[in-house]
Amino acid sequence: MNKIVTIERHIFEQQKHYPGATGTFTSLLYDLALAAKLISRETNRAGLANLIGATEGENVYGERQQKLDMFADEIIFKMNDHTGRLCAMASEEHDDILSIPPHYDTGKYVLLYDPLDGSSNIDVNVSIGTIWAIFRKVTSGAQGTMDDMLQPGHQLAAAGYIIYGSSTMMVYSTGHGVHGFTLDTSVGEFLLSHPDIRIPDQHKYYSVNHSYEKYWYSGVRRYVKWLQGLYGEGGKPLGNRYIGSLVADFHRNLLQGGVYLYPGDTRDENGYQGKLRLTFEAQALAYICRQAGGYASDGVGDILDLKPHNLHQRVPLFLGNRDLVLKAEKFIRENDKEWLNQYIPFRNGEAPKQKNGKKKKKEKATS
Ligand code: AHM
Ligand code: MG
Repeated sequence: MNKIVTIERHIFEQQKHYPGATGTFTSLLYDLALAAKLISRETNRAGLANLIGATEGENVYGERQQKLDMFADEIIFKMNDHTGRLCAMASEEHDDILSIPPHYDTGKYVLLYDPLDGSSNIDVNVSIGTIWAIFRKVTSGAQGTMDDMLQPGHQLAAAGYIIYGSSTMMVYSTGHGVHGFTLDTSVGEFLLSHPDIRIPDQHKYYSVNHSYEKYWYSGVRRYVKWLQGLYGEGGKPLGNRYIGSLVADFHRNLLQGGVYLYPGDTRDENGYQGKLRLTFEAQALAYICRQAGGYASDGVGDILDLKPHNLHQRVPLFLGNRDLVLKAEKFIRENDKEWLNQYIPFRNGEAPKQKNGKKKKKEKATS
């Protein structure tokens, strides 16, 4: 019989990489695994429990919140607010930092999370995910501050995601490889099923929402044609797979090789930033991707080098095999001067500007 490794055992064994570790970090990862089990349970029975569907509220992006989003958001907060391991949290669903209630102790880590990503897929039974990231506190004082939240991704202490699909998996890294666990629902344990995940050299897939092609800048358009074998050296086309659920799209490409992209485009006045959030989505997945031998870029350089300017900052994202992502950067460098001229100042910390001082027309497409 093969060795059975529960996530608890694995996390505990990983502690040997950190001499002097007190176990706080280990316990924090346990808490996240437990939150994952609870969210998984609700996700699986959502249809029966009448939990699916939108609530009345709007989240900070003005999107309709789904009930399961709110459940996941609350569970993660409540699992972690009283343990004395965190000094603050931040969730994609809230404008501001979530403070630790004053009657509880605080600790030396901050947790950022997207409780249920891809929530537009909930009602149609498509895989969704939770994304989380942990930084060490860098400021003094008991409560965590914005400076603790807004750190470059290469300073992450750990990151991971949970995918609620045909099975529930938790994939995480603490900087020593990427490890995947599948939830065995009969015993309620995450068991090590994918030790030391490496993104395969042979790429299989590219993932992008093709319906936005009319909004892409020309470098991105040419890059996608190149992925299809229609431009440049005309290689074998990669398969196109796009679920519209970042965790699921990333997870597939991580295991099978490929690239995910959500570029900046011309859709709104700040279209050059893309849709996805640097802090809640891109940093964690970039970290995992790097740990698995891949690379993540905003089209200019390494996502992990970017220091966020604000909590809900969006970022263009190219994520997957290193050679594929470097090729995207090359296409953009050579073709997308217009986009770069808008994006680089923002990347360097300047406030976003509206083109020509006006709100840009929604339907503008590039040629
Ligand atoms: P969300 O955080 O509101 O759930 O949105 C993020 C999701 C990602 O999971 C997915 O990759 C992307 O939005 C899909 O966007 P689009 O429908 O524009 O392709
Ligand atoms: Mg999200």
